[in-house]
Amino acid sequence: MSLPQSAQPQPASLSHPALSAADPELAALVGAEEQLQADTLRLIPSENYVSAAVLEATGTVLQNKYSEGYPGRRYYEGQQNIDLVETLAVERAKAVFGVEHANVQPYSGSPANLAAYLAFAEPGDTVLGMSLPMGGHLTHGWGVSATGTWFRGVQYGVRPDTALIDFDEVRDLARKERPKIIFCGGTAVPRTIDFAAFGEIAREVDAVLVADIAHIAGLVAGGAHPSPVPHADVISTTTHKTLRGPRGAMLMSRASHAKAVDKAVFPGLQGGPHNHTTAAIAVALREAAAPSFREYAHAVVANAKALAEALLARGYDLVSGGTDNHLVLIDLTSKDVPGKVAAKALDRAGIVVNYNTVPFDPRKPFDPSGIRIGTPALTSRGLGTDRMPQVAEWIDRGVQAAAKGDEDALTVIRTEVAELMAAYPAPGLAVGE
Ligand code: DSN
Repeated sequence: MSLPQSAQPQPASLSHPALSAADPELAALVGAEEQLQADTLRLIPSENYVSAAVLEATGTVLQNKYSEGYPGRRYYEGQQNIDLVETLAVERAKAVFGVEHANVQPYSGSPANLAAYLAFAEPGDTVLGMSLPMGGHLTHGWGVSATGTWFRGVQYGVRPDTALIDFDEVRDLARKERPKIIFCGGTAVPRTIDFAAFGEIAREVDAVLVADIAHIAGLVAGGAHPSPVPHADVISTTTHKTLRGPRGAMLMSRASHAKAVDKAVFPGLQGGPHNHTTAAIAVALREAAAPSFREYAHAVVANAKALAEALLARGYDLVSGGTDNHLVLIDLTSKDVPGKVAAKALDRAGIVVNYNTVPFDPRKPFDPSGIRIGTPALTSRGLGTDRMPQVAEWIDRGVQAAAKGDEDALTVIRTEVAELMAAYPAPGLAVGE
């Protein structure tokens, strides 16, 4: 197989000597990805850079071990160390989030959410979640997901005038449909989630409230977003977004739901846990407990607000008019550039974003009106609010170049981006150290 162009000029990573010797082709691809992550401005709000320690933990011999079951109750022997690793992760999760119970075994966010269905609903039961094009997630009962075909998904959205969650609609739907589960949280929600309001509605209709905090887990851990703990029965989160851990997930709950949650994850849905991931989750949670992580979480929000302000000053339409968290959703309708065209042009300019629907989008999800950006990754590299006007300028120039088909302008931006990023080495990358 010949390597893609992007992989060819990149030296194999010096940090992977065994891989480079055994499989130079694959090592070159890893090296190319390291270089790409080093050179570009990564604005996808669900992505981040993990620390070298988290990265090392994911590559340990813990991955050689099968451990179906839970600490002290396994179906395989030889768990002397694994039990301690998982217990460490569980105890750290409980401490960081202030929860009574934590399960660190879900493979990722979608299986974690599916486990919540398995624990608290029967196939065909009604579930209430935020509609995907309004900012929710596939697994909150959207039609093409198993959660919307095996269960009866009823969806709430945002108000057309404010783009904020319409709690009158949520309450009305909950009273009328009597869902077994209500999901709150999402993937394109730029504003604070009112967990108390959701909790009140869930209690009124006797539904289980699942707060999916995948996007904002790091902000919650760092005190930059209110916690769902007093209001939600179950909290679902991935560990690799603002929480800055490995690709994995956790389910947290009140003690009274612990048995149901654990049984749903294993043996209900999964086999052996990924122990190397569990170890890396433990490391990330230790990092999240440090005072510096609070600073990080608040800096993520400050950067997003500064970036939103700079984009507004350049005449961009932002869904809900701005942001309270790590995420900014830009509606490009007034710029006459479809989201996908803008996202692909920005990618060529070294600015990595994703195209995204905006609420009430007249365009199709595969070719929507918006782009979604966020500040977790650039904040991990140490960029501060003083740099956000520059980031907004690049986005603006990139969008204008996309409208005109000006490839030269994109190349100029790409060089400028790489120059700035070289001054901000990314955690965990050998490149630029
Ligand atoms: N794919 C994630 C995101 O980008 O928001 C959600 O699962």
